Amino acid sequence: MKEEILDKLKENPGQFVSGEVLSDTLGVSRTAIWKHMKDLKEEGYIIESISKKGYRLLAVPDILNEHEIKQGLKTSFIGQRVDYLKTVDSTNRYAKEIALNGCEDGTIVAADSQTSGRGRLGREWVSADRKGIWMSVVLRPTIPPEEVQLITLAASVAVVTAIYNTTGLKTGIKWPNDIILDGKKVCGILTEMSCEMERVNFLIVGIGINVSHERQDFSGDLRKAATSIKIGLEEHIDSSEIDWSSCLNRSNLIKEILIELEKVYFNLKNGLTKDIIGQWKKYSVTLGKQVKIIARGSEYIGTAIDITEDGKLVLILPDGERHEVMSGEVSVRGLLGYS
Ligand code: BTX
Repeated sequence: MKEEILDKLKENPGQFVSGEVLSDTLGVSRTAIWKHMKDLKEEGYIIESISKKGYRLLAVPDILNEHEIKQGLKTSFIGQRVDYLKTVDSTNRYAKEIALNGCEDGTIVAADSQTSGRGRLGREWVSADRKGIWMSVVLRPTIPPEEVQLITLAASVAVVTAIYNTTGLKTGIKWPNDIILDGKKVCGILTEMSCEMERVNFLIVGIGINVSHERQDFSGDLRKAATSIKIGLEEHIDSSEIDWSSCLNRSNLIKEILIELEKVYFNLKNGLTKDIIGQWKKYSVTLGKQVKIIARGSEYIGTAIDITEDGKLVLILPDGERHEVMSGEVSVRGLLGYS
């Protein structure tokens, strides 16, 4: 009922809707309407109430919940189920739990904060309360395990496109899973899977995006290495031209990511991997650069020249030898900047 009341206010932007009209059209008492309004205000919706006039929605700040994510979402299966959590240890951990219990293909989990956000190779992902998008998507593709890397690449393409569509900011992809803005990390993607010998049971695509952080919100090494959409907008776009509340609205960006993710996922399912690789290359900040690969116990330097059809990075080593690298076990460092 609370959501229906909110929708009625949203349908009449800037106008008062009387308690009587709400109570008649929705078939609940005026006291119930009043109670729901109180809850909505507590959640952060800015609602003016004036006796004899009714209620008016003045603003919808950046609020994350199931309703905001689903409202107007134009996807056919990704995001049809949304589990929103105020706080969770890790959305990937939670998503794995519900995937093991059989949740549908395309279920998403989104949280305002994570207490143990995970990066790759046991690293930590810092996930400040309400400052970013911390979400995981459960996918059940019928692909062999060796093609899973393509999903991470496809997700990177989806995020870059979605950030551009919602903010106008141009970001790049550092192989395999970082989204880079002005040489700093704005987003990380962690794909985890459950599989058998020849079959993937499910994948969890975890996406972490720094949205409204100020520089001082990053501490220690992150201050040099991380950035946010807000910082990027301040640097690149004339602030008088920015619609801040829309550009930094996490639900809007999530919706756009889900739409783009569904597109690339369909392409993958239909065997259009060349298309995804082509888009990935377009956004790559790694190709053509010298990189250092840090694998278990060894390090080597090479020039990244290409990516294979199944998503491996192709390097030319100093002795001219060609070498292909899988993403799972390696760290990649750019030698000149963050490539
Ligand atoms: P990664 O291993 O490539 O990156 C982790 C590294 O990135 C850290 O060691 C640190 O140096 C840096 N880092 C940590 N937090 C941030 C941040 N907020 N912004 C920029 N750099 C940071 C990348 O792993 C994959 C991250 C996926 C995160 C999502 S959030 C939703 C989902 N749930 C979950 O637990 N993880 C994923």
